[in-house]
Amino acid sequence: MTQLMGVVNVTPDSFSDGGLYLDPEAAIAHGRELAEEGAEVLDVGGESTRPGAEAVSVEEELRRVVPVVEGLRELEARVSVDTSKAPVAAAALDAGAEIVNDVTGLRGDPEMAALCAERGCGVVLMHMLGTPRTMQDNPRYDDVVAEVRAFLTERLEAAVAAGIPEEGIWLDPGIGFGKTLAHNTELLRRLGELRELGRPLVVGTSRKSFIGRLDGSPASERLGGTIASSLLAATNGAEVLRVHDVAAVQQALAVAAAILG
Ligand code: HH2
Repeated sequence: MTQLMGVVNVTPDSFSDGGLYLDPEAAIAHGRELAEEGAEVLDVGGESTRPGAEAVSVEEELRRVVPVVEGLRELEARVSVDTSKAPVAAAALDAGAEIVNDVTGLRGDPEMAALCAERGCGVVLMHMLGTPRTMQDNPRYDDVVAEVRAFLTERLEAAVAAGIPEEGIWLDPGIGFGKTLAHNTELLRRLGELRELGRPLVVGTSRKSFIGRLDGSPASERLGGTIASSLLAATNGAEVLRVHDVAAVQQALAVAAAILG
């Protein structure tokens, strides 16, 4: 069964929902709603990673994330923290998070791998070319799938070598992180090649700009493209879909499962 990871952005500047849930009460209410709609994981983030986003201080990220993780901890859904800063991950784990979703694949903070090993938490390792400030400046690959696969192989080995339990590691090709439309669609088409790494795949296409590149739609009008790409990612082997619109994607998955039998 495909699991849904519902996005809870506690930021003023996320690309599709920035500012909507900056107040902790609003973010907690939103997380509860996503859990009721069927999210098995709630991904709480306090720093936008959209192209060109400004970095956020540890103090500010802690202020945004910790109360929201605390407010969601008693739900059945597991909480992940979307951060690349070890002090933020540590505080979120103390507050009840069980998974660290690090878009830098544990490269952003030298303390992160040891922290995750010590806590024995789940970890999402994601591929990104460059940094959020630079990643969309003309990204190039000879073979995007082979290069993402090599990167994820190396990060998986590094994480295990650092003492992180392999059974808690999920891998993510990082849709939109240093990729053109053609790179994103090729990764989604050839996702099966990443399944060979033997770990569950997380895929996040939700509302991303490659959808808008196809039809000119703004982030607020990309639900159709989110559903199409999420269903195809699930068909091609994604086990976890990171989405903002949990109810709609859950319904699409149920219909697809009923038809496919
Ligand atoms: N995408 C975003 C953020 N975190 N984490 C994983 N593992 N995979 C993703 O594809 C992914 C992610 C970007 O989406 P969003 O959180 O909505 O935007 P922003 O970074 O602007 O807050």
